[in-house]
Amino acid sequence: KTVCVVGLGYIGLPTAVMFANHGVKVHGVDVNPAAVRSIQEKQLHIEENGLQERLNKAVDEGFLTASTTPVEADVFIVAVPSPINPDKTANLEYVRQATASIVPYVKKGNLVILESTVPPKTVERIMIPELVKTGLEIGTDIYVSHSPERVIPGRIFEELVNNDRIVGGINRKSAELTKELYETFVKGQIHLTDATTAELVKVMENTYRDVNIAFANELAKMADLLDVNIWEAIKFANFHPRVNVHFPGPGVGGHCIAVDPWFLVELGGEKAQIINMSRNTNDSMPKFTAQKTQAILNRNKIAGGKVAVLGLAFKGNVDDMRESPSTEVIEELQHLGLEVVSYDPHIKENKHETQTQSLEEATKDANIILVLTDHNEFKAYNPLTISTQNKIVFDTKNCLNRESWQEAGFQFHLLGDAKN
Ligand code: SAJ
Repeated sequence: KTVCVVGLGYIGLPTAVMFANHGVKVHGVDVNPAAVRSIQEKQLHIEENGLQERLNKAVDEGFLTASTTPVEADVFIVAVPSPINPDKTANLEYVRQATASIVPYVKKGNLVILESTVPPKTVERIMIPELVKTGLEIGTDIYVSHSPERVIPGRIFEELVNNDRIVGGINRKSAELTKELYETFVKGQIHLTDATTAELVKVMENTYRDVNIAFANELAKMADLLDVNIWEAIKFANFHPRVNVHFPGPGVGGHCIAVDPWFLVELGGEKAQIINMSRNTNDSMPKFTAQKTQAILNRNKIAGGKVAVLGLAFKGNVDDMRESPSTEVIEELQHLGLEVVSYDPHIKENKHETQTQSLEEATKDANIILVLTDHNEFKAYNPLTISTQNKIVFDTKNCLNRESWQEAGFQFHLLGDAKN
């Protein structure tokens, strides 16, 4: 079998490499010449553990080639972005264009798979109308399915192999052919269903997380009223065998969890109330965090003030800043008239105008340290070695050891804890 992968990003490239490493002839396609070069010259344009070695092997053995236009193949895999527009509606233009681009190359007997996370019905409403233009009979001449990825950045290769997969076909045969293909490297179970259900399942999984995090954030906002430490309360609640409350924080980032629920809001309208409110609750956290920071400074009679933000990545131990709540928290802080200096050991280049390349530089004349990301480096800091203008720290991820910071003379504040 030969496979043509359209879209060589965070999902498409690892998937292409994986098939190529398992003896499948793969051709990668991307409209971005830099992504194509990353295969031709084995120069990565994205970072992922284990990707470079696997890419080298695939290219050296001649199983992986690339260009900016598609080629004929037995299977086409579409893995392009499906972002949201500023008005929170789904932007399916990339899916449409990618599908249109393969139309001249699709032949009788081919299988077309959509991997991108999309609103339910995208295969039916966006892909099929394009594929009809091949003149082939959909479902008998060509097969179509949705096989969403479910991997977490940083552990993509492990999860590509071991996670269960949900495969939804426009008919049974489409689903079965897709299962057969992924069995090339997937060791997890492959569950078969219809395309729309598979689309919903993927979006549902991320929405579940978003709603659960919103619940935690709502409780965190109520901590002062309730006079509790919400982290402690969540820890105890989670000892219940059927309870799994997620954790509060300065916001929800990344390109999945903060995006996918909007697909359901768009489709559900008035009916998608909990999902809509949860999204808004999570989106309100950067402002809440900034206001809390200012309130702490006010209580300490510090007017204006300088904030040392620790953490720009959207979550702990990744180098990814996309949709990071930190960016918004910083904007809100600046809006309140505060000066901001930031530091993130995982973001190597200067990707933010407030960024410094050392902890010392960020903290030296700061009035408060604001922790926004739970990087292991931050957890390992010895607060005795950190010098600031005022010894005040605000931990929004419950990742610092309160006792050791207090022993080092810091006034310690925790998001969602009334006992600050
Ligand atoms: N977060 C909280 N509280 C929590 C958990 C997370 O505030 O209790 C925040 C994080 O700090 C981060 C954001 O949520 O800003 C998202 O982080 P994440 O680790 O939950 O998710 P992602 O975006 O890295 O990956 C998710 C995964 N989905 C699920 O776990 C259901 C992954 O499996 C998907 O493949 C990926 O989305 C995707 O591509 O859809």
